[in-house]
Amino acid sequence: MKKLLSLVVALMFASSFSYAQESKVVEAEFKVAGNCGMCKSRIEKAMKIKEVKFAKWDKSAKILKVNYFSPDITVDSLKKRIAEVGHDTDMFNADDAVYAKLPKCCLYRDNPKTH
Ligand SMILES: [Cu+2]
Repeated sequence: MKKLLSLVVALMFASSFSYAQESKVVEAEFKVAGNCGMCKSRIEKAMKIKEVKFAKWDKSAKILKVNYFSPDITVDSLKKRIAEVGHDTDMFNADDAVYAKLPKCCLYRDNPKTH
């Protein structure tokens, strides 16, 4: 009987562990530099991956709201993706060469309106 009980306990442990590993939607908010509607579509387009359920960038607040599946993907990797398309985040900055290729209206680093 004792053996059976410990088996049941072990099974409960195993199932709760596998449940914890299941992906769940996590909400995050972080700063992403940008200027205009083109920036918005570029930023949001970079978030069009299956691990991201929802992404919306606020042009005036410069805040990106994302709902993503964890642990399938991390916030850091999302920030990296955004930096790769030319937008600075609070963790990764866009490469100068990538940034330089953005349309003029999107050059948030040089636009005094954004500071
Ligand atoms: Cu822009």
